[in-house]
Amino acid sequence: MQIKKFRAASLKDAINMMKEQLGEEAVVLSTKVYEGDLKLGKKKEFEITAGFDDEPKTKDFLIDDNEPISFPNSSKNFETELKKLTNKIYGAANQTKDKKPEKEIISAEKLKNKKAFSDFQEVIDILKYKEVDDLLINTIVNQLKKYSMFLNKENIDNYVLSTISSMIPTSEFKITKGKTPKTIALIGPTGVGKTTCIAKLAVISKILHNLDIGLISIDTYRLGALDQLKIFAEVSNIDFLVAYEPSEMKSLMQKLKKKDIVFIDTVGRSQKNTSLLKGINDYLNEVNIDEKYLVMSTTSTTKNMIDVADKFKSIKYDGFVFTKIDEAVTYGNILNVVNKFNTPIKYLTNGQVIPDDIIAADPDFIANLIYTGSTSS
Ligand SMILES: Nc1nc2c(ncn2[C@@H]2O[C@H](COP(=O)(O)OP(=O)(O)O)[C@@H](O)[C@H]2O)c(=O)[nH]1
Ligand SMILES: [Mg+2]
Repeated sequence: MQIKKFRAASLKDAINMMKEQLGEEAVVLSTKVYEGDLKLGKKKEFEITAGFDDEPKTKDFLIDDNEPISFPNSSKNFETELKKLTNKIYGAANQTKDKKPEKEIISAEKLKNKKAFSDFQEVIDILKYKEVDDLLINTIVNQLKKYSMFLNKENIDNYVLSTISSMIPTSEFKITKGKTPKTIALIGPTGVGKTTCIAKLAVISKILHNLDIGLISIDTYRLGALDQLKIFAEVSNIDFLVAYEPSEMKSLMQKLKKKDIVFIDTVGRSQKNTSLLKGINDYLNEVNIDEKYLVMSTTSTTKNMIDVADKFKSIKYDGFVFTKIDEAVTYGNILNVVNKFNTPIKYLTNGQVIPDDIIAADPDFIANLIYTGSTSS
């Protein structure tokens, strides 16, 4: 790593100078403020010490060049996240408020001579306990090793969280009042919480966002399940229709054409029965569906979830909903599954209460859930 200093009238200018000369890859290693002296005509100046790789990636910094880093749908970029974090820890935040401006947070010289952090065993043990896939643990540790010069016992957890967070693809639920309703269908195995999730989303959309909601159930196999949503719709004063045949779908949608959102509930199907899965497709293919979410319970094993996510691919889904985080013990399965399938997480659910127990997917929250097991935001 090479070191270079930049001085400017503001911290922002100094950082811009660094980026211009050294590129986006450069990181702030330390900052210093030189108080000016007006009598001597000296203005206040900010100095940053920047670190950058002299070659694209040196052996010291990149342990495994061949490690694939692709989290295609992730809204976050690993390098940017860790750089941001490094700047936060070592860099300039709050510098101007510093009462003793001449004090350096960490000197570049010190950092240069510092021994690279190498004790990743504890992180590996935690991730293993959380049932994160061995290959992914390797990926995470290899990413961290690139930053070994910056790591210590105190900040390692933050780096792990940022790394995991950068691996979690999420996608926002956006509703704009349009000419036609937005249609959202939930699919997935029996008992994972599809109907409950629809009830939560319907109430939130209606009460909080003042949207006009319609429900269609193609849950014709289990009468109980049908009643459940019907009673809920009656109580909540939401239009509820049932499709008994695929051919009915178009006319039901026509009846709900003035709605802002139409949620479509499907019967739970075992992913092992491909003809039943085709049955759902027969209904859904009759109308335009904007988004399909695959619902899976986090109490399930990684193997089960991967099998479900794989088999349900025949009904092309656009997002995941992970349910029952209040009942699960570890959450490594979430990371394992999203990393295998190129699909963003939409929601997590954390209980049976309608509409409270639902959380919009957020990479930092999910990273924390996976690494620490904390279900509070
Ligand atoms: N603990 C817990 N239970 C849930 C959650 N979501 C749904 N359930 C319960 O799981 C059961 C099955 O839910 P349901 O919505 O009928 O599943 P579906 O068959 O996929 O439609 C019901 O008893 C729900 O109350 C959750 O996030 N946490
Ligand atoms: Mg149901």
